[in-house]
Amino acid sequence: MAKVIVLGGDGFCGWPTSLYLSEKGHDVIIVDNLSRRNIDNELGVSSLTPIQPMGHRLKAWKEISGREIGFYNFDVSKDYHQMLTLLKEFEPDAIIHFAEQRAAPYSMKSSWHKRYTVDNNLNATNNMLAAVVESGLDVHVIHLGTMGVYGYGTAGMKIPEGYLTVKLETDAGETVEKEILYPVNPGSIYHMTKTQDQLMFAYYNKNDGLRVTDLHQGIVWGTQTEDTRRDERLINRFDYDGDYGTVLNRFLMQAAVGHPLTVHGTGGQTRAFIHIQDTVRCIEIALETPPKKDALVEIFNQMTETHRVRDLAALIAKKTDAEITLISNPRKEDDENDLHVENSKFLSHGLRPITLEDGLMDEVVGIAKRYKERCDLSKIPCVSYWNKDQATKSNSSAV
Ligand code: NAD
Ligand code: USQ
Repeated sequence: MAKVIVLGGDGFCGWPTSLYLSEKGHDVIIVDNLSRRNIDNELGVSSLTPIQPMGHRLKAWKEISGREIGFYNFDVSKDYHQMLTLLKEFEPDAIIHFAEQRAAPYSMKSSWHKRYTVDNNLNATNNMLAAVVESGLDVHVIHLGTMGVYGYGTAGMKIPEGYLTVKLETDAGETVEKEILYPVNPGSIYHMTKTQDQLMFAYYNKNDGLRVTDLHQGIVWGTQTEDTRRDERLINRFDYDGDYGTVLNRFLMQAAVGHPLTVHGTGGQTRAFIHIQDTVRCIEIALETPPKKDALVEIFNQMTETHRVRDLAALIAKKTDAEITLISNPRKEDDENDLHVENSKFLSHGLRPITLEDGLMDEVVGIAKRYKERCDLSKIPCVSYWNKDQATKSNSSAV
C-alpha cells in the first residue's frame, strides 16, 4: 500500500479520489487551501449538492469506513516550506496534483482572473516539483492535466498520448525520426497553464530524474462515486454555474430544473468525456504503474468517449423533454470540430469505461432534482467572454 498526498483533495475530482484510495487501504493525506470554496463566495454561488466542511467530511469518512485521512490547509502556490516539511515528515510514495484553478471561463473573466490562474497554477506545480527535488525523496508525481493542451482538432489522425513522432530532413538530406511533445494549442488562459505545466514536468524529469505521470483528462461528468454515495455527508461537489459548471452536467441539471439547454454557438464542438468513477479508477491505475527510473514523463489520455455538444443536448432533450436554446458563443473557439483520441494505454491496463449509456445520466438528473431548491437560476448563463468581440456579439444577440 502506498503513502499518498492528494493536493486539491477538497475538490470535485480530488475528494472522491481521496476516498477511493483510502478505501483501497492507501495512507492518504489531503492538502487544500479551500480556494475553490472561496471562489464560490466570490461568485455568489454554491455547489448544487450540500458539500460539508472538510472537518465534517473527514469525520464522516472515519465513521463510515473506519479509515483516517489527514488534512493540511495551505496554499501550494505560496507556502513552499509547508509543502517541503510535509514531504520530509510523511515521505510519500506519490503526490497526486489536482491543486489548480480549473475553470476556463473563470480564467477569462478579467485580467485579475488571468493573473490569478497563471500565478496559482504555475507556482503550485513548480513549488511541488522543487520541493520533491529538495526533499531528495523518490516520489511519483501524478498530475491532472487536460485534453485541451492539444486543442481539439488533428490532421485527420487520432490525438496520440502526449508524444508525436515526426520525420525531419537533415541538412545532409537524410530523414530522421524524433519524438516530440504534441504541439500545444490552448483555448483559454487556464488551458495555457496546463501546457506550461507540461514543460515543467519535462524539465524536472530531464534534469532531476523525477518520475512523472501526466493525465490528459477530458471533461468529467457525473457527481457521485461508490464511496461518496455511502453517506450524504460525503456527497461530492456539483458545479452548475456559468463559470465552473461543465457542459454535460450543466445540461443534465438544466433539464432537471426546467431551464433550456444552453448550447454555445452551433453546438458543433466535439469534446472528450469521462465519468467521475472512471477518473478515480484511472488515477489508481496510474498509481499502480509508475514510470521506471529515467523514463520520460508518462502521458495518458484520460477519456473514454467523445461527443458533439449539440448531440448531447439532443440526447438529453429527448430523454427529458427539455428545450434547447442556441446562445451566441461567449468563447473564441471553433464552431465545429471532429475529435479522435487515442486512449489505448488505460484500456490496456484494464479500464472498462463507463459510458453515457450506462444509466448514470439519470443519477445526475435525480441529484439535480433532489437539490433543485439550491439552484440559483441567475447563475446559469455564462457571462465570461473570451474577448471584446465575443462580448459585443453576445450582448447584441441578447437584446
Ligand atoms: P476543483 O476546483 O473542484 O478542485 C481543485 C481543488 O484544488 C480545490 O479544492 C481547490 O481549493 C484546490 N486548490 C487550488 N489551488 C490550490 C492551491 N494553490 N493550494 C492548495 N489547494 C489548491 O477542480 P476539479 O474539477 O477537481 O479538477 C481537479 C484537477 O483536474 C484540475 O487540475 C483540473 O485542471 C483537472 N481536470 C478537471 C476536469 C473536470 O472536468 N473537472 C477535467 C480535466 C482535468
Ligand atoms: N458549452 C456549451 N454550453 C454550456 C457550457 C459549455 O455549449 O452551457 C460548450 C463550450 O463552449 C465548450 C464545451 O461545451 O465548447 C466544453 O465546455 P466545458 O465548460 O464543459 O469544458 P471546458 O471549458 O473545456 O473545461 C472542462 C474543465 C477543465 C478541463 C476540460 C477538459 O472545466 O478543467 O481541463 O474540461 S477538455 O475540455 O478536454 O479540455
